[in-house]
Amino acid sequence: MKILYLASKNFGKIKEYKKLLSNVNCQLLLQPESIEVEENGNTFRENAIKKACEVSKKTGNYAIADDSGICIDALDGKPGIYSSRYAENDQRRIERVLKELDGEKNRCAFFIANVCVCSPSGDLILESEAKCFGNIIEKPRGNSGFGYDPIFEEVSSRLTFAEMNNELKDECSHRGKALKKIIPQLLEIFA
Ligand code: ITT
Repeated sequence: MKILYLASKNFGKIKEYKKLLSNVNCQLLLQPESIEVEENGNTFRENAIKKACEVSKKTGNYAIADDSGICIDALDGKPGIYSSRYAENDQRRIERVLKELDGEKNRCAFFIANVCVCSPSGDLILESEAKCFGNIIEKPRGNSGFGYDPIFEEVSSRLTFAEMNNELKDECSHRGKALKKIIPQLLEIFA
């Protein structure tokens, strides 16, 4: 069975990938602790490529990564690529966003994920991007998930990501939709 490294140190993401890739016939391994990838790209795509390619080159195996984040209209798209660095932890990041949106009527936002897969030689072989639209609510709701999930209300269900079960989040989330587009190719590579 071929190995696929998951180039991420975010446990919320890792949990989602384990489920999203459960039909792919690969041995899914976590990125070795010793590998540190500096996310200094200017776009989600640049950072996703960097994470997947560095891990594949250093391990000599296939690697998958995403760079993702939340873009808020009233904050001119922030936190965007800085979503994981917007404050020191999830709770502080949520507090910062809610403070910056205090009194703001336009609560529109979207999550975006750029997913990249690199070959064992470090070449980019697959990429996919998807968005999920919603609104930033005023008070967090729900206990599931990670990151900004408790303040992001998905537009059609009116549920926050943190109120959804895993199946529903995977169906409508940026990460779930981006991955779904490349599942046929992944099934072929890892047949
Ligand atoms: P890795 O690079 O190790 O994968 P990271 O957390 O640094 O972990 P990113 O640079 O892609 O990953 O940052 C994404 C941030 O955007 C993440 O830390 C969350 O704050 C937020 N985010 C992305 N997807 C999310 C989701 O599905 N639910 C909630 N927040 C999410």
